[in-house]
Amino acid sequence: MTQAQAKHLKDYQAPAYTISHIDLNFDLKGNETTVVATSKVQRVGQHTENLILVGEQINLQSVLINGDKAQYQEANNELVIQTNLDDFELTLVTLQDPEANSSLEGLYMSDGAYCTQCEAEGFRRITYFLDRPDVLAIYTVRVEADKTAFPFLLSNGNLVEKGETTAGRHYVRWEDPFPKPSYLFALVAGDFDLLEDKFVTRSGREVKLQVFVDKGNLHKANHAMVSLQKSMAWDENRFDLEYDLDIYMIVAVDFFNMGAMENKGLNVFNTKYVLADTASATDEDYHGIESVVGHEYFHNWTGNRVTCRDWFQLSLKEGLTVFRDQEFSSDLGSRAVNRIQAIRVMKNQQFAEDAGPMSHPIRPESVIEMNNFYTVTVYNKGAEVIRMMHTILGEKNFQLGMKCYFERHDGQAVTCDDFVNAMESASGIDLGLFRNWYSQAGTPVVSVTDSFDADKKQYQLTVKQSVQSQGEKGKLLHIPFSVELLDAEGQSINNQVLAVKQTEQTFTFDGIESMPVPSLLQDFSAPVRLDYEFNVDQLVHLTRFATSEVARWEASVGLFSQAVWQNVESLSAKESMHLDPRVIEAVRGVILDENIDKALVAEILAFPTAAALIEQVDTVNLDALQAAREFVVDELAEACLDELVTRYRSLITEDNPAARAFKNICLVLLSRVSSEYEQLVTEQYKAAANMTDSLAALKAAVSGQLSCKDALMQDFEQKWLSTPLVMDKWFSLQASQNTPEVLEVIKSLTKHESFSFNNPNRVRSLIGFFVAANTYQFHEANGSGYEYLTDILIKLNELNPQTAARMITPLIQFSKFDLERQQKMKQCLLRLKGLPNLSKDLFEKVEKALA
Ligand code: B3K
Ligand code: ZN
Repeated sequence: MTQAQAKHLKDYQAPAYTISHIDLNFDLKGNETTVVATSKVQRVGQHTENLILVGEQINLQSVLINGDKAQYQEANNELVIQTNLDDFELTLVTLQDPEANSSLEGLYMSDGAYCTQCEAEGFRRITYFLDRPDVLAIYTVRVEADKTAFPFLLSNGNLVEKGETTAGRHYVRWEDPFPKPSYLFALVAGDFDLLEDKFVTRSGREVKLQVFVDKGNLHKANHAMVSLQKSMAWDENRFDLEYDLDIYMIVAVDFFNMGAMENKGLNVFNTKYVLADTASATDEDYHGIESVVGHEYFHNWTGNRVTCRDWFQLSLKEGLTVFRDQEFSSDLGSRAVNRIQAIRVMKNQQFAEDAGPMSHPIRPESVIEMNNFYTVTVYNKGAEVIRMMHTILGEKNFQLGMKCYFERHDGQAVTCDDFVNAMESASGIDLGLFRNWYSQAGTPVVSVTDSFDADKKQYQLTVKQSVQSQGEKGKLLHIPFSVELLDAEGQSINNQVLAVKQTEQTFTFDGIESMPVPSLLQDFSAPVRLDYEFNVDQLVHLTRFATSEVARWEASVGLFSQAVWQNVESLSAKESMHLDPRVIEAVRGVILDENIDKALVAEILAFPTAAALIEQVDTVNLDALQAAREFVVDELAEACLDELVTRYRSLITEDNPAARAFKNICLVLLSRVSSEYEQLVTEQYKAAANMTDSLAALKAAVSGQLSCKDALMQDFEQKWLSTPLVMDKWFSLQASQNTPEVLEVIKSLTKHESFSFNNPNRVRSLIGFFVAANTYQFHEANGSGYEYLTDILIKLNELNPQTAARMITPLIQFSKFDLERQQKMKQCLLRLKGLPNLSKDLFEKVEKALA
């Protein structure tokens, strides 16, 4: 397979030619769509190499150099052009069929609208080009289409001309004054409802803001607009960064492979991250929209103004921009709850990725299909690496570092090293050892032991670090290790960030009167696994007294997890299960405490999922885990029944997201315990004034398999049949059922009128949800879940390889399961490997998993 060649970071070479300007002319006409691309090409330096452009699935019509027919060869996804000229104009004409493009990369149709997705390497499906991020060009774009069907013709930058042509067609010309890499190019043509507003920047420039949504959805665009305005203001206040164009557009499309895309001045969004009203979107959806709108907006500086030299540097823009969107959400909402959610992604998903065959450093060194590297490692661990620098430098120095980064690199394509260098120069703080975080794969383990000397009034912590990747010992790292010490009364007696920089280090705390309780790695100050033997009393103490709310949540997770694992042991020793009353008291205390943020209580009562628990161990007996986990949750819910009912009733009258979250987790817990509470569920469903409450009632009915379940699910389906994003919630609920019939239910739902294999949102909500979140049923011992996923992947391999490759994750992360299950998963991978037309996307993951 010539296609499946890996590229290596160490082989990076600057381009032999560059393109300073490109003029694109799109004549949008269904399967006779043509694109004329006229590029100003310059040879870089003195050499005689050919110009090599890349392209995929290109139907090339003609090649001209300075208006004359050119000498060229077209083979293996390359267009090779022989020329002696140092500076010339190259004109390529290609023919496209956007409707036939189901991969949703390059130029495609989304429900009647033309739309593009170019990151990472989609531009090469539009024309042959130097499709690499270190070639920055000025774009001018002319778009022509039928005026009635496509009244809006959009591209990057400023609209400079428009007019009518022949036979009901019209055209628009756009100019983007900022040089950009091809991955930031975008075009949209369609008929939309338009919400318009403005933002006045702090220097007094007025920016026109536009949100385009499918017809009939105008009333659902407001939250996205407000989120955009908040993002623009926040970036000025916190990062001193102002918007640069006179217009900012967001277009919501139905068919989209991921969340959204930061194309310069023209963001394209998945409808999921734009459309919201309280009837159809949950509080969680509102939060998601605010954070994704922010994320894409923040890319305007971190990604667009300063971009990546090559794709191995992806974390330069993604890690940094995730850090920025996390800070945005934390400044606007609850810092603790945002942090808890980020920690969950790290521990449940990123640690799993690092323990599996796709493990890579935040700056990968070798890649077959770039789309496979938009990962929790590059994004979320990348953000943790930025966060550690922020912790080490402090906000003031960090912002000086940002300033230095932009002063040095505005308008350039640079590397992760350039970013760290700027942080180092501006702060004067040595980040030499710290740089290893960029090249080290795997999750480091920090092991801690402690001792107390009453005579010396001394407490000591001994901290050891180690990291392994592919069985090999890894590099030494600079780990900011946050510690708080609590005395017996729960008073905080010490709170600091230790700089762990050696394999083993001992830290001494003087003037300590009695053995303290340590809160370690507070707020997840580094993306590492903490190894310290907490006992139940210490964890109870921390849930009550740790200064940090995040640390209190962590301690509650520790208590719950220990209880589960002890019962797993009991089961294997054929002993009966049991729950320590101290754990019950701690949970009861949390439920009753009127002073804790209700959103935090909801996080605590959401108890670690099976998938989260699996991440804590090397091997798992899934059946025992299920029995033990469900036992512990049931015991807790039963023991706290009265408290849950009381809080539930008092929370009903409160109308805010935190109260709803607490109330709804109470309902889910109650519905597990007894059908006695079924009435609360039906009452809440009927009375619900918003999607958060009605969905929570439905969830309680489904997870408790209550007798009202079918009727409520039917009612919901009828009500929302024509609202795809809400049907996605219904599909996920169907797929979440922990019953043996669930697989048959899912199979029949793929024929549901609202379902389509062509739409990634539908596929993810039904099948993606099943494989990623219904742990017990997906991993059913007979292997039926694995076989089903494999059938689906075979179908998606042709239809949409990117979506296929994202969904394969639970099938390649098999190492923790028993040998029978592992065997069955590998059989499925072999079936995929045997496909004659396996996409690069799946090939890379299947190969690594089977290696
Ligand atoms: N940069 C895009 C992701 C592109 C993914 C390409 N497979 C969205 C984001 O991170 O903002
Ligand atoms: Zn991003």
